[in-house]
Amino acid sequence: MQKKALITGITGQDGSYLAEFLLEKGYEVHGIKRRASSFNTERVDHIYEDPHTDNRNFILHYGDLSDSSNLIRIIKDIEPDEIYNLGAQSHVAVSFESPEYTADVDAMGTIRLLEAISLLGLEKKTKFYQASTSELFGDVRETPQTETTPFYPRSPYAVAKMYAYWICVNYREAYGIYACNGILFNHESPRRGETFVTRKITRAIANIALGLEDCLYLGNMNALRDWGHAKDYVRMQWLMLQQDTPDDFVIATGVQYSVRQFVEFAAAELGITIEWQGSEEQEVGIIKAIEGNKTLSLKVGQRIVAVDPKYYRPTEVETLLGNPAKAKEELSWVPEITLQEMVEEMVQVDYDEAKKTAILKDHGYDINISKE
Ligand code: NDP
Ligand code: GDR
Repeated sequence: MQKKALITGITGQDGSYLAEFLLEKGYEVHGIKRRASSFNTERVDHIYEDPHTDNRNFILHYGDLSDSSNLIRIIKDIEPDEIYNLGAQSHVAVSFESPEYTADVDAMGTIRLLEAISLLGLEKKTKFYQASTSELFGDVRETPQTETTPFYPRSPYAVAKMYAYWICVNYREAYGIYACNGILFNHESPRRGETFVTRKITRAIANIALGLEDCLYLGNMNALRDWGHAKDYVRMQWLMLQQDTPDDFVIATGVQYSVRQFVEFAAAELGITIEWQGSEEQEVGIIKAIEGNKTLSLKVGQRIVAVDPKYYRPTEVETLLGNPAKAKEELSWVPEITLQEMVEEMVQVDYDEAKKTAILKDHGYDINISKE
């Protein structure tokens, strides 16, 4: 029997990679997309199947995690074997500006799905994956963090995800639902949203190299993160639902770098060496050396990075470092893509995109580059 999966957040970074992965495994993949005033399926357009064809394996449904009746209807119609709850207001900084909405979608959205499974009597059929996060560790109590490290969330996003974590554990214990938390550390890719720090960096460095932007403005460059590749991490999401018993796992690389180092790595991909001057709010990144021919008109001594305190968060998560030993031991999972490979891929994709923009600009088109 062909398995059916339902993915919330299918239009996001992870949703798109997971959909590809499950299609390759032969699944019928259903996804929930939000109604928007313009097309919002860019990340899955390459696997989109015309609704007029028969025997489709990729099917999108309009819906929203804030709408119980919609979720119940979709789950009733599909009766999925697996639900991957990846949908969320996933930006930590934005959660300070929209705390109630974040709680509604990230916390309540999770219980709405679990209740739907329960109300429809699918406890024994439908397995549930919850996109939990290293943000739960927040103000870290021990390093590296494991499945037993105490939580100390530091944002409305993390607090909402903490509710989701525990309600998932509770429904597993109370109703025997096969429900798992993947406590995933930061994972990135060329499909990462443009306002998360890694993509913001690779995109800006590519634009700066081609003269499309002058300066990359960042917040806390001392923040340390354990960055992996989204492709490696969605494989793990599936693996967690293929076991005999449900459990929770930390997924990480076990290596951490600072935001400042990530800038250096990205710049180095285009032959730029950066020297740092000043400190805290006055810190700037100056070009120390340039190699190769990937930059247009940059000059040694030019300032291309600066701190803008508006990107500081009311409460910051300074350091995160995961220990994925349990995933390695019990699920034989190890990340396959290194940080250097990932940075190379991200910079290359953004550089190619910047080249197209530069050509249009050269031909007189009025180009506006979205920034945040
Ligand atoms: P993205 O922000 O790229 O994608 C989020 C998805 O959720 C998008 O498809 C978005 O739709 C959808 N969504 C947002 N609000 C709603 C809503 N009200 N109802 C239905 N869908 C909604 O996130 P990622 O792919 O990076 O992350 C996937 C999940 O994993 C998230 O839950 C995130 O919190 C969690 N996570 C991510 C980590 C990471 O490093 N990437 C690490 C740990 C956890 P739209 O496209 O319309 O905006
Ligand atoms: P994070 O990712 O908050 O860890 O959440 P993000 O890339 O937004 O920030 C990482 C660190 O970089 C610092 N930072 C900046 N961040 C952004 N976005 N923009 C800046 O200009 C900037 N300057 C410095 C931040 O302060 C932070 O310390 C991500 C999301 O995917 C969550 O959904 C997920 O749960 C966690 O990762 C694990």
